[in-house]
Amino acid sequence: VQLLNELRSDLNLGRGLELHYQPQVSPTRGQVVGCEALIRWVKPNGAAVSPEVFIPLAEYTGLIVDIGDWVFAEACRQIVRWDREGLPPFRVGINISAAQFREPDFVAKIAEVIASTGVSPKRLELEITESVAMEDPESVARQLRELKALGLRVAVDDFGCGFSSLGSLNRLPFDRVKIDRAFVRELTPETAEDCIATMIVKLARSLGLEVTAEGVETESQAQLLQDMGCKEMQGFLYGKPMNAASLEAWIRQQG
Ligand code: G
Ligand code: G
Ligand code: MN
Ligand code: NA
Repeated sequence: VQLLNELRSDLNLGRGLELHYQPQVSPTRGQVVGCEALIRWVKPNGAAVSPEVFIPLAEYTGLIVDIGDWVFAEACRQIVRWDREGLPPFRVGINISAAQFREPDFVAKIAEVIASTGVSPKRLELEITESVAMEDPESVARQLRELKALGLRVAVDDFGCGFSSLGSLNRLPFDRVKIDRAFVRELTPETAEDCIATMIVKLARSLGLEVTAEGVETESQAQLLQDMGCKEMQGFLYGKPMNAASLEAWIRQQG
C-alpha cells in the first residue's frame, strides 16, 4: 500500500517515471527495425523499483490505467522528439495491460493522444498479451480493428505460454507475433521448445504475420530462430533497455 501510494504520487507529480527502449533488430538486414518501450520507476529516495513488482500491483489496483495513459503519451512525445533530432523512423512497441484495453474509451484516448502529439500512427505498435486477446474474442477483434483503422499496428505479446487456441491468431487481426522469451531461453536444437518455436513461426508466417523473438541472449539462439524464418530479434545479445538518449546514440553508432 505504501509503495502504491508513492507510485500514485510520483505519477501525479510527473516525477520518477521514465521510459526505456530496447532495440529490435533484423540480423539479416543488420539494422534496427524498432524498439519496445519499457517503464522504469525510481523513487524519490533514489531506489529503483522493478516493473515486475509495481506493474502487477498497479494492475491489481487499477492504477495501471493512469500509468498506461502516461506511457502511451510519453512514447508518442519521444517519437516526435527523435524525429526532430533527425533519427531514421523506426517502430515503437508499447505494452498495453488488460485493464487498459478493457476501458470503454481506450481507443478514443489513443486517437486523442495521436492527434495532440502529431505522431505518425504508423510508428506505433501496441503489444497485447495473448491472455488479454483470449478474454472476449469478439470485442477484442472489434477493438483491434478500430486501432488498425487509426493506422496503428498490433502485436500479440508473450505468445506461446498462455492458453490461446491457434485459431485465434487467424481470427484476430494482429500484425505481429512476439515469441515469449521462455521458449527462446530454452532453445537448443531438437528440444520441445525448438519444436514449439518452429511451429509458432511457421503458423505466423503462413498467416501473413511478422514474428519477433524476445529474450535473445546468444548467437546460437539467434541462428536457430533465423533458420526457422524469424526475421526480427529483441534481447540482451543486441541491446538492453536503455533511456531515450542512449537509444539515440546506439542507433547512430549502428549507422
Ligand atoms: O521491463 P522488464 O524490463 O523488467 O519489464 C518487466 C515486465 O513489466 C514485463 O512483463 C513488461 O511487459 C512489463 N512492462 C514494462 N513496461 C510496461 C508498460 O509500460 N506497461 C505495461 N502494462 N507493462 C509493462
Ligand atoms: O513481458 P514483455 O515481453 O513485455 O517484457 C519484456 C521483458 O523482457 C522486459 O522485462 C525486458 O527487460 C526483458 N528482456 C528483454 N530482453 C531480454 C533478454 O535477452 N533476457 C532476459 N532475461 N530478459 C530480457
Ligand atoms: Mn512486451
Ligand atoms: Na513479451
